[in-house]
Amino acid sequence: MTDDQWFREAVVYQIYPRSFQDSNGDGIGDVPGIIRRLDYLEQLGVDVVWLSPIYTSPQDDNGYDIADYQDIDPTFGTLADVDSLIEQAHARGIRIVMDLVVNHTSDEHPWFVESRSSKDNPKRDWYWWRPGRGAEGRDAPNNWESFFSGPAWELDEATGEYYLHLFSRKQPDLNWENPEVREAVYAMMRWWLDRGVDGFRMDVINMISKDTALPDAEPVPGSSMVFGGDHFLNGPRIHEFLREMHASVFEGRPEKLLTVGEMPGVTVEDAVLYTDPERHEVDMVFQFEHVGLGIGAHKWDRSRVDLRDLKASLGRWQEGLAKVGWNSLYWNNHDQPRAVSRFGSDAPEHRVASAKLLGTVLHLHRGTPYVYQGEELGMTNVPFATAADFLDIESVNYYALAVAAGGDAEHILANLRIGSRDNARSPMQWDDTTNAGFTTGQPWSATNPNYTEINAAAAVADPESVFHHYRRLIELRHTEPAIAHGDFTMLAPDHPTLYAFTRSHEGTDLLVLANFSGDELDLSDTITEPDRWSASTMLLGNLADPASPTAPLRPWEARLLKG
Ligand code: ISL
Ligand code: CA
Repeated sequence: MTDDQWFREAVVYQIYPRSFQDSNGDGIGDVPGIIRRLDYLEQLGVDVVWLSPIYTSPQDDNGYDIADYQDIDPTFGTLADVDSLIEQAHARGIRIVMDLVVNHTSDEHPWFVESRSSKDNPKRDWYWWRPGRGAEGRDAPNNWESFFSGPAWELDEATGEYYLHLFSRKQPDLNWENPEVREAVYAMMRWWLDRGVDGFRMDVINMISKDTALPDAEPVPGSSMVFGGDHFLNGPRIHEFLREMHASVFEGRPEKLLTVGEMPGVTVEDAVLYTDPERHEVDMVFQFEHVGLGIGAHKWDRSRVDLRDLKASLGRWQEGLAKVGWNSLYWNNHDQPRAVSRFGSDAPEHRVASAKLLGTVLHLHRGTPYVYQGEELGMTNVPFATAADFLDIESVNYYALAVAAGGDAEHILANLRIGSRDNARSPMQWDDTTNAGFTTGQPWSATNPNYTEINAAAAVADPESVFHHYRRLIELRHTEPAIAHGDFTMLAPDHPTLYAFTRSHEGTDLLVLANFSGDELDLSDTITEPDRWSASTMLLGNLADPASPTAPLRPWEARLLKG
């Protein structure tokens, strides 16, 4: 492995700073709080920490609406705190990756304040301004809807024109067609690298190149949203922009930095182009296919994912990026419900086993695994009681519009409990003291009442915990080359509850067996070469040692065998 591929052997831990650790009692997590928990992350063994946005922001979308890219929001601390975080993380061998949100800014960013001030302002063209359509221009320039409900256009009274916002109206989209915009972004990125950060997670980066004609979208029958994706996802100049960014920001740096592009709607074929090291775009992408499974025509209609579909999807990504490019691996993040509640079982008797099983399956795929804070404890979705408990803009807007449209409030609430992003954003559960040790004040978002049982202090003290299982998985990636570098082969794709695959590298073969169900699973008809595997070594299991490596799998049992 060349040095510039170090990320293949790395595990990334995502911190959502607002919910990680409060240090000053205001109920909101902050950078000094993160510093306090670096020893915990070092013990877990992660190589990289990705921080969700901590920049100056009105917090309309919890920091994904940035008003100053080169300063820290006072809620989270100061630039000096970040310098100290970088230094103390580096001292522990942990790299720091920042969130880069440059598809849009906050409407309070000075660039937008200038842009909206008049039609002939020099920064007018930094955003997407268009006159309205129809009689007296009362209709929006096109029919696209925002990801957070309602039209993607906002009329600005000052000049009588509309601006585009694919997300909230406080997140106007930047116009990447304008070279000044691109240079301003690259300069800001260089400034952060000079400060010592080790790379960027790039928010919705495949939306920065839009069809400049901004045509109407074809409404999809049965779909909940008029989605203009065809005109702004993976748009005409996206590869050019990413390569220009690479040349302008990353080339010639002494250290290989990490870049991961968040890309809704990306296909395997696109991802090969985005992540081919020869093309100098990004190291890997976050794709959405597996987290889109089980979601109906309406984004809030969710059902349990069929394991066969999950295997087919992840297996296709493994195959598609086997030779060229690289996968990122994740079950959840700050936008997704908790992994154990969604793909495992959060029933008390299965929670620990299924959380470990999910970790085993994910970390043994080929790609770079991402751990979302609390996943390593098996944290679950939150039992939100009422509509008022939901705080996220996407959830709040959905509830208001769905109720106004005559929807059944109980049904809407049920959808939110399953799918709301708030599930991922409850405070990190550190110990069994008040507010789970997250804050001495009033937490900004409700603490999950199960913190008395599910918390880091208990997990660190228990060698059989989900935490120590994740720690072993991370350690194995560092010591067993087949995990980072081996080929991947899916087995038994049509089996409804068995997730099985092999990894092979320079004469080493690994076999992963995982039972995604609460029933015992007999392996006799499912694995080839049973004799060989029955004599193999168990590298890791999530239950007490089985009678033999190929004994029937118990409920939610997972095994990693080395043959
Ligand atoms: O969260 C989603 C669905 O529940 C997605 O549609 C999400 O909005 C999309 O994945 C883009 O996410 C990123 O950009 C958003 C921000 O709200 C998310 O938190 C961020 O991860 C706008 O910046
Ligand atoms: Ca705080």
